[in-house]
Amino acid sequence: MRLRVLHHGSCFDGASSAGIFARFFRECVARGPVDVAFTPMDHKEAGPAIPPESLDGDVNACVDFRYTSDARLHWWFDHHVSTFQSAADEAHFRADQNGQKFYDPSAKSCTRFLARTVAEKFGFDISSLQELLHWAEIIDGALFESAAQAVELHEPALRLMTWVEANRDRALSERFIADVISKPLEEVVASPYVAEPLVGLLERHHKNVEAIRRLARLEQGVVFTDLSLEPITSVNKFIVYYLYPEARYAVTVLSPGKRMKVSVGSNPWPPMPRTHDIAKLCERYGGGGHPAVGAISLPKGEVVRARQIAAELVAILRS
Ligand SMILES: [Mn+2]
Repeated sequence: MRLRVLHHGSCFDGASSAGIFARFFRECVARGPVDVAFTPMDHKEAGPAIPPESLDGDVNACVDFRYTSDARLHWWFDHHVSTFQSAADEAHFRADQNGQKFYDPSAKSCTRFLARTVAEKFGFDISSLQELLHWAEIIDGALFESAAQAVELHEPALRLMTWVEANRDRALSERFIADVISKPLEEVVASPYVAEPLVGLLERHHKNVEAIRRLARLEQGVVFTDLSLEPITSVNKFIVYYLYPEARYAVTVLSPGKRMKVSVGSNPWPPMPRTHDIAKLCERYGGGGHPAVGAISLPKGEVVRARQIAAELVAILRS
């Protein structure tokens, strides 16, 4: 039987959730051999979050990603505040009776939420997954002990986070998913398919720190960084707070590959607590996220619009 697992792509929590779900399904649900196929999902600016044709397994699951009312979605676990694309989708989820769809917007990581839920409800043994659950919670919940820990990236889990956020190779993504649920993270980070590209990624990361040092501007507690003209496709979101510990919020314009992105974050180690709900702010512009961090996607080339949205957000966050 064929299991399709859709998961948040290029994301440590998404990959860990996918791996744990597949292992749970094999150990606690399936009655015979399972052929698992994974599909990384990306937040898009338009159209259905889950294209109907992606639900092509005998059993389909979606983890750490948006809900769909499509009847072919059999299992679902998420914690994103903006998970429902419409009120009808949310009503559909609330009315669900099959007991295989779970949502907790207060969960720090989908990984631990999923693992604990299936442990409690279906007897899945999570004793060998403690290191992974611990780090997924820190990474997805931004519970780093300091901006230095999140930017200097000494711990294996943080190096894996850096690798997975940059990786676009589907085969390697699947290998990573299999490895993180079965090996100590120190062993995964030492594997050549991770260790070799990581050298370049860390070098690029250090260049990003320098670019942000050069371009970021802090005013009234908000750091604005326009990286749209830089050859930067992804950036560690804690660099701004490492450089500007006194910042409360950060708004960044980025031009990653096929889209424009405005990302909005709040300092996890703030001088003054966060007072804005960033998911709600991003939703005004068609984006989404969590109360503490969110993003808006725009079609490629919409630099002017992206900068305008960023300027509006900066003004709101300064007040
Ligand atoms: Mn997540």
